[in-house]
Amino acid sequence: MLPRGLFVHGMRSMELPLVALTGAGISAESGVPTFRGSRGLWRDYKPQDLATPEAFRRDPGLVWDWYDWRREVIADCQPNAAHRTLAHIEEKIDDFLVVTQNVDGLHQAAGSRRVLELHGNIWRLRCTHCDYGREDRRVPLPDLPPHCPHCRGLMRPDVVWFGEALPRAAMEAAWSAAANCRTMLVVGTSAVVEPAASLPREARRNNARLIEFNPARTPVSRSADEVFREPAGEALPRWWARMGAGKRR
Ligand code: BV8
Ligand code: ZN
Repeated sequence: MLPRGLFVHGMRSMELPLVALTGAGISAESGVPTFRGSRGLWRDYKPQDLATPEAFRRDPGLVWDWYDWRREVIADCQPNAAHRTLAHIEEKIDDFLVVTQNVDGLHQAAGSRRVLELHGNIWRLRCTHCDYGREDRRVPLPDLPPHCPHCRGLMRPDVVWFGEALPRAAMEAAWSAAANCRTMLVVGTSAVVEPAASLPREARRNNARLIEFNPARTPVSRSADEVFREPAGEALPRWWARMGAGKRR
């Protein structure tokens, strides 16, 4: 009888629960610019300068132009093999959760259902005055900056800006998943933005096995049990196929 929480296929096994922590790098091969790295700049703005409540207060039109432009870029992007692999893992393994820093919605577009969005979602808008919010996928948005149909208040992207607290429920669930997982895949993140960057450390503190998928070194690399120093779109499907489960239909 296998111990609970062991995923076995052929000669390979992996301890469960399994968590995947993803960052902008998993969407790079889909054409979504990352925040850092050579093509990391969004136009010529630093995310830290525009993804803040102060920038929005100072110039909501500029911040909305930036988000509207990002939405237009992302609208043409499709999930890649890395997103699809995580969705396939969810089909095969019950004890699996995706925790993402990304706001592009590509995990859900690939079929993942168990997804924790730590930093919100660029396709949602919310009112700065009342509790009205909606998903709105129109690109470009018909009027910028958008106003609330209920109170005429200014609407904002439903994302977490620098200096803002993460949604409490999502952060508590992510923290608990990191503390209780036995294996964590760390995919496409520079692991510098807190508190998300502390999740791999929390998993490690509980002796989880860390597997990193990133062409570049990160603060996670030195404590990872296994590192795939290559694009996630290539390495993640290969790793999953090597686990043998990629082949099962
Ligand atoms: C908070 C949504 C407190 C918006 C984002 C000093 C020290 C420590 C912390 C701080 C500090 N000063 C300020 C802070 C806190 C701050 C922070 O961490 N700052 C950093 C810059 C130091 N954090 C915050 O402000 C957070 N809030 O702390 O609140 C609080 C508490 C209570 C009450 C009030 C306040 C909020 C952080 C969330 C900010 N929002 N996004 C939007 O998108 O517009 S962050 C945004 O940037 C992303 O969501 C993501 O989290 C981050 C970028 O990181 P990555 O995803 O890793 O992307 P990056 O481009 O950096 O790296 C890509 C990686 O992929 C690279 O490693 C590359 O090699 C790799 N890659 C490239 N291609 C591929 C690949 N990998 C695989 N395959 C490929 N093909
Ligand atoms: Zn309102």
